[in-house]
Amino acid sequence: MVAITAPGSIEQIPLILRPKTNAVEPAAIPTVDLSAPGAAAAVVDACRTVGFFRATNHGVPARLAEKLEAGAMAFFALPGQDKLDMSGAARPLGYGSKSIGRNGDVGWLEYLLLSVSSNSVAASSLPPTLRMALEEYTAAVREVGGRVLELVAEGLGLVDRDVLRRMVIGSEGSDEMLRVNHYPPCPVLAPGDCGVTGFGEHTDPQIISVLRSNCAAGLQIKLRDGRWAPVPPDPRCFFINVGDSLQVLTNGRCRSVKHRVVAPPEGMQSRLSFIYFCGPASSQRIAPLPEVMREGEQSLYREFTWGEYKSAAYKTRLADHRLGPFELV
Ligand code: GA4
Repeated sequence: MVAITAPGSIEQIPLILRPKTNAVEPAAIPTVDLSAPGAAAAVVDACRTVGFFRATNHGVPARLAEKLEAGAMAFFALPGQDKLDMSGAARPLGYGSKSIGRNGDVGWLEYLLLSVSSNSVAASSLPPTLRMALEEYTAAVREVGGRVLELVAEGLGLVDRDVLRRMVIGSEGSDEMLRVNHYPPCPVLAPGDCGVTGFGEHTDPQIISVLRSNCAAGLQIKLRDGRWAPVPPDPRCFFINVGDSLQVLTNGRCRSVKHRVVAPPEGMQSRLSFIYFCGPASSQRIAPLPEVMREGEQSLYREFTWGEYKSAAYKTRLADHRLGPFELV
């Protein structure tokens, strides 16, 4: 840990030095063409082997994300107090700066965390251009999430192709969220140093997450062999990651992926990312889908509801293994 003073700020916060990455082949990150005939098999293959993939041919026009990027950058350029006044302090929804969750995690970022299922965006006092851009983007990214969930069901060979999609999209009380993360360039500490952790390593608790970023690098995923792989940014694509809930629903066939973000070093462009989290309704039972189970196969997890898992998640630190307490054997 190291203390850094942000430029123009009197605030001192402890930050974690940028972690090391091992160089890996870019091919380690699978690409799936969502409109290709073999998409379902490719999606499930990626969810089993890496827990992460790049989605192309998703049908979302670039201008929606570009509008949101412009609106978000204008918002983040406002004075801190204005941002807080407009969206409230993240608890967990709202505007947050450097502090993540409730248990002392910190990172070199500021963010907006919004519920997008309960119309909180429409009702918020965010600037109208940003609000509209958020609504348009969410409607489009939700379709991508829904399509991926259908492909997962199809690729797993489920007869009910809509079973996963139904848990989230259009489901009464679903817990869909959008996170807008802004990672400003971080001052270097000494020659050779290249910044600090923007968002520490973690898995997402939801079913899947759908991420889009600008051209600034920083996202890394943990491969099954333990190496960290940088994800080359590509604003034309979405990046999908498997969350803990999909791991349980598939009894470990799909595996949630650890990921983290390194803040851009001084002199580089800010990183901006939008992440749509496919969370189901609080009462949704999270347990292996009967249809995925082979005869005699035992569940690897004690059954829980999304509400229970979410409250348990908020008692953990980012890097914790959140499924641990729910594992059988
Ligand atoms: C990780 C995935 C999502 O960003 C998030 C995060 C949440 C938060 O930032 O409020 C958590 C984190 C995330 C997992 C453990 C807890 C909760 C911060 C934290 C330390 C919004 C989510 O759903 O879980």
